[in-house]
Amino acid sequence: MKKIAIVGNPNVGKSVLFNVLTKRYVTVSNYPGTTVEVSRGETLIDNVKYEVIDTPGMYSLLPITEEEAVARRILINEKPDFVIHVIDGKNLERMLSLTLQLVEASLRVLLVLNIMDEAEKEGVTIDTHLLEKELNIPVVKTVSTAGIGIEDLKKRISAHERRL
Ligand SMILES: Nc1nc2c(ncn2[C@@H]2O[C@H](COP(=O)(O)OP(=O)(O)OP(=O)(O)O)[C@@H](O)[C@H]2O)c(=O)[nH]1
Ligand SMILES: [Mg+2]
Repeated sequence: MKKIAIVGNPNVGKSVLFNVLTKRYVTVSNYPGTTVEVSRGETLIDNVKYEVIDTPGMYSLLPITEEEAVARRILINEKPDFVIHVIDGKNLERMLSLTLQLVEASLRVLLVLNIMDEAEKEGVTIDTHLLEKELNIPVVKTVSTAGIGIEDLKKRISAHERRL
């Protein structure tokens, strides 16, 4: 089965997005040899079945915490077909360095700007087309808690898939 890994800093909405994408067949288990819990589920996007992995929060690909080490090992060992990097739209600049690290590691990255409801309330505006051009990866705005942007994200994943 194809795999999608959801990664990003702690508290950006990775697990909310995971739950929106995977309504069935969810399992939670400790990553082998650790006490870190990893959730796995399945989703169907444009008739392609994917395993979705909710990884622990990470700030960098160079791990300091056990959680970060697990997230890194998932990316290296499980070779996901897609990596969804979830960012808090209020803290775009601080979080983009991880996006660049993921891209440089030759992972197939989609950038999700989540919590856009709060970002917009704070007056944050983000030009996603410009970001897409600069980063050369798909960029999608979401409000995961309200299901906003999820269809768009799925469309971008299947469009990416067809280009492989
Ligand atoms: N307003 C708003 N809140 C959100 C959104 N997405 C997630 N949240 C909230 O953000 C908090 C963190 O969400 P989680 O999904 O647990 O974050 P996480 O990235 O899995 O965090 P870790 O597992 O600790 O790394 C929760 O209280 C969510 O309800 C969003 O789009 N808008
Ligand atoms: Mg989580």
